[in-house]
Amino acid sequence: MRGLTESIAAALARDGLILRGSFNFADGEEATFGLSGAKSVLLVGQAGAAPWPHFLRWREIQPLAIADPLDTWARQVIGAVADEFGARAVSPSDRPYLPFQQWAMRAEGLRPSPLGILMHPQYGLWHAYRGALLFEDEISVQSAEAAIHLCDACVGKPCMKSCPVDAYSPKGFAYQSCLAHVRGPNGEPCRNGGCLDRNACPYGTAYRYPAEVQAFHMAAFAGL
Ligand code: B12
Repeated sequence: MRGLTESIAAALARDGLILRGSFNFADGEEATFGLSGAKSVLLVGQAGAAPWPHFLRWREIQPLAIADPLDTWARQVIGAVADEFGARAVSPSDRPYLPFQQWAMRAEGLRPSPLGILMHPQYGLWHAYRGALLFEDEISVQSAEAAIHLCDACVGKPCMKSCPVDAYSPKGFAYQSCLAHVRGPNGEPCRNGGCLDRNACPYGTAYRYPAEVQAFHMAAFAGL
C-alpha cells in the first residue's frame, strides 16, 4: 500500500508540483506562527517551471482581471490536496509572512545563494515554494542532511557580476535600485528574460525557467 507522503506526492504531481521535504515543529513552536494545532509541515513547491502549463490551462478559464493569479491557482490546487488528505494549507503569500525559506533550509538542508534565493544541489536557483501542508498528527519525517552547497565551489560568482545596477551585494538586495532599473528604459532584458544575475548562475541550468515564465514573474515583482 502506498504511504501517505507517496499519495500526496501523486496528487500534487497532477499539477506539476512536488513535495519539498518536511519537518515537525518543536513543542509550542507552531503557536509562534499562529498555527496552533499543527504538528508536521510538508513543504510543496516546484522544480523548474513544471507547474506552468497547468497554471496556464487554469488561467484560460478564469476571469480576465484576477489578482495574483499564480498565488490564487496555487492556493486552489494545494488547498484541494489539503482537503483530500485532512491537512491545512498555508501559502508563502499569507500575511504575516511565514518563514518559508527557513522552513526549507530545515526540510531540505539548503543554504542561501549570494542572491538570497536558496541554492538547490540539483535545481540550482530554479525552484520555488508554493505552499505547505500542516498536519495535526505528527508524521514520521526523515531529518534532512545538509545538502551540498554549490556556491561554496563557485569561484567566479557570476551571479554577483551581471546586474547592471549591482542590486545584489554582500549587503543584501537593493530592491529599489532593481525596481527602478527593471521599470526603466534599459530594463528590457530583465523584463523580457528575467533577472540577469539569477540567469548567470552556472548550476541547475536544465531547470531554468523559460523566458516567458521569467517575464511573468518579473512583471509581478515590478508591478508592470
Ligand atoms: C517579501 C518577499 C520578497 C521581497 C523582499 C523584500 C525584503 N528585502 O524583505 C521582494 C519583493 C524584494 C522579493 C523579491 C523576490 N523574491 Co521573494 N519573497 C518574499 C516573501 C513573500 C516573504 C519574505 C519574508 O519576509 N518572509 C518572512 C521571514 C521571517 O521568513 P524567512 O524564511 O526568514 O525569510 C527569508 C527571506 O526574507 C530572505 N530574504 C530577505 N530578502 C530577500 C530578498 C530576496 C530576493 C530573496 C529571494 C530572499 C530574501 O531572508 C530571510 C532569511 O532566510 C517570500 C515568501 C515567504 N513567505 O518567505 C518570497 C521568497 C523569499 N521570494 C522568492 C523569490 C524567488 C524572489 C525573487 C528572486 C523572484 C520573484 N519572486 O520574482 C524576487 C527578486 C527579484 C529579482 N531580482 O528577480 C522565493 C525564494 C525561493 C527560493 N528558491 O529560495 C520565496 C521563498 C517565494 C516562493 N514562492 O518561493 N521577495
